[in-house]
Parts: sequence; structure tokens; C-alpha cells
Amino acid sequence: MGSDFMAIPLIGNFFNCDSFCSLTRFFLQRFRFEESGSDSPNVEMPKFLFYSTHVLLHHFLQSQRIEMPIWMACSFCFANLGVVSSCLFLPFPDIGPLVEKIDDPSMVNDADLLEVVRMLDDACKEAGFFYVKGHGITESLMKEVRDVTHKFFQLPYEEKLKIKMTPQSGYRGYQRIGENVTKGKPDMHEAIDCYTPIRPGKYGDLAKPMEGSNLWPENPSNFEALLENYINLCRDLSRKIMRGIALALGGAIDAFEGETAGDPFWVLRLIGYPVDIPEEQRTDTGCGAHTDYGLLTLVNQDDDICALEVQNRSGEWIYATPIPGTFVCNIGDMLKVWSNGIYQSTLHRVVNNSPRYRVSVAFFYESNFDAAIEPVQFCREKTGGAAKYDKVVYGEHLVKKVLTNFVM
Ligand SMILES: O=C(O)CCC(=O)C(=O)O
Repeated sequence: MGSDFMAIPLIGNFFNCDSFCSLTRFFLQRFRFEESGSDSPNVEMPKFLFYSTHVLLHHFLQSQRIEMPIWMACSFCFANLGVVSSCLFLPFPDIGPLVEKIDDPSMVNDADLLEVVRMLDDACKEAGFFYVKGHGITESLMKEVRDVTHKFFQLPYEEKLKIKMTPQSGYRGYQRIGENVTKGKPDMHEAIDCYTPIRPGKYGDLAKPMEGSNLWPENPSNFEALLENYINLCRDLSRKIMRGIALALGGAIDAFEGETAGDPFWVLRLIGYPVDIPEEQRTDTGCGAHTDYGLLTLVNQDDDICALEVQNRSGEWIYATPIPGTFVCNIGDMLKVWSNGIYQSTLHRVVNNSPRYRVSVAFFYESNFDAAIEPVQFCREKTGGAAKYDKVVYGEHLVKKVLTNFVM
């Protein structure tokens, strides 16, 4: 009887080992960052430890005359530690030294700053998704922004429609549940979309569909002022992280500024994920699997709901579990192109299976709207010389996505 049943929990071992290893690596790396500064820990070591501990535990439980269902349950729980731990696996750099010093030219060789740059490089290569702490935006402001977003979505539908998104509004404003589609499937969220204001004619025909100013709700009354301030802070934080990323890739600190990103475009999405959607309207995703279009995204999500999922390198969906006071940061398509694939834009999706309404506020930091993005020389040199991606004009990429994202 033993060997047939033994296979079941050990299968769990195979499925969850990677997540468990990620957790082990996470702790090893945290320890390394704070204590020693040695090279990357060997990935095989935690893998070996996990397999061997599980097999030993399994045999030990079997040999102790413990009832079969009990030892099987223990063994299975151990195997599934990997699933639980996967909630924690995304890298978690403290970027405080970078935020404080990156604009001071005399600090470019500062040891603490360079350590953050190295952590960013690891995080971007490893997952393309990471948490940032020490970013300088207060937890109370992050919460206030989510609170006004909750308040807006709680308003009666007629009130929300006062800022309805239409092609005439430059695709700015409120969209109701199901209007946003990903790969043809309605997303189960409502949202307010805002973009850098574009005055008529600024980019010629390129930006025509998105010209205009943002539609801010009058209720709650502090909405616009609060969000304008928040956008400025997110823009500055993203600029600093991009400076760190330029150094991490081996470029000059301002490699991603000047003509291509000296006038960065931004996008802000305030998103609500309801739970009480009528059966006939409901699909299974709050936001379908996608990559982001620009350089860098900062997600400010509700503290108490696990819903954002990220696809790891093994193809598993793992949670970006909320960690209060942090942003979830991820890489977009334009940075993938610029870095010639050294950094990848990672697939992610949102599934709100909780019984509560969830809010997230995603800030997208982009290149100049009309910038032609192609792999930069210093990244090509690191990746064999040839460009792996064709040149793409960011604004064209964005407009194409926006024009196919909505069913109104
Ligand atoms: O709601 C979230 O946590 C993320 C939203 C997102 O992925 C997006 O708007 O691109």
C-alpha cells in the first residue's frame, strides 16, 4: 500500500519545489545583503535540501507506526509549503540609499547605492517583478490614495458616469465593469484611466486619439489635488529607479533620459475589482494576463487581499502578496526592448477570489511619447551584438493597445 500512496505527496514535492527554493533563496539573499556580500547562493543547494528533507520526513513518518492518513497529511503539508511560500518569493530590495543619493553626482560610487543597483539587477533578471521599500512615499499617502479610490467606486453609477471615458475624451475617464478587454475577454474591473495631458497637435497624428486632459471626479472633493501630488511623487521615484536600472545594465546614469525619456509619459489607472457581479456578466479574471507597455510600473494595492498574480520563470502563477508600505514594481515592454531582453516584461493577471472589493492604483512610467525605442548599444554588446527586437515608437505601441482595449 505504502508505495502507491507515497507517490501522491511526493508529486506535490515536484510541483512546489521551485516555489520553496525561491523562498529559501529569498532568505539566503536577504541574509547575504545584510551580512556578507558574497556571490549568489547556489540554486541547487536549497533544491537538494528540500527534496532530501521531504523524502526523509516521509520515510520517518511511515516508519513510526503513525496512521497512514496522518503521515500522508504531514508529508503533503510539507510539500505544499512551497505553495504557501510562493506568496513571499518576489525580490524585496530596500532602495532607500538609491532614492537619497542617485541625483548627487559625487555619490555614484557610494557602496550602499551600488548595493541597491546590484539588488535591482538581480530582481529585474530574476523575476521582472519585485517589491520596493524605502522608496520615500509615505504609507499614509499610499493608503489615502486607495481610500479615495474606494470612495469613488462606491458612488452611484450615475455619478461615476459623469467622467465617462469615450473616444472624444481621449480615452480618459471612467470605464465600467467589462468595458476593458484583454485578448477579447471582458475584464471584471471598473477603472479611471489618466494619462499625461496632450494638447492638440503636440505629436501630430501619432497621438490624435489620446489628445486631451484628464477627467477628475468632483467627489471625493480632494481627489484631483491628492492624485496630482501622488503622480508627481511616483514620477520622481520611477525616474530614480530608472537611473539605478541604467547603472545596473552597465550604462551611464542618464542613459534612459535625454531625447528618449527626458519628457517621460505617464499613465495612471485607478482600478476596482468588485465581487458581486451577476452570473451572466461574470468572467473568471479581474484583469487578463498581460505585460505592461512602457518602462516601469508601480502598483499600490490594498493591504489585505491577495489577487495580483505573476507568472514565474517555470510558468507557475504566484501571488504578489500585499506588503504594507511597499510598491510592487515591474518591467514593461519598452525596457525589455531597450535592454535587448536582459530584462523581460513579465506576464501578470488579477483574480479577486476574496469576498471583498479590491482596489489597486497602478502608475506606469514610460519613455517620451514619440521616442523610437530600440536595443541600446551597451545592452547589445552584453547580448552578442545583434538587436533581438525591432525598433518601436512608444506612442504607436500605446495607441494601438488603447484602441483595442475597450468595448464601449
Ligand atoms: O490590480 C493590480 O494589482 C494590477 C493591475 C495591472 O496589472 C494593470 O493595470 O496593468
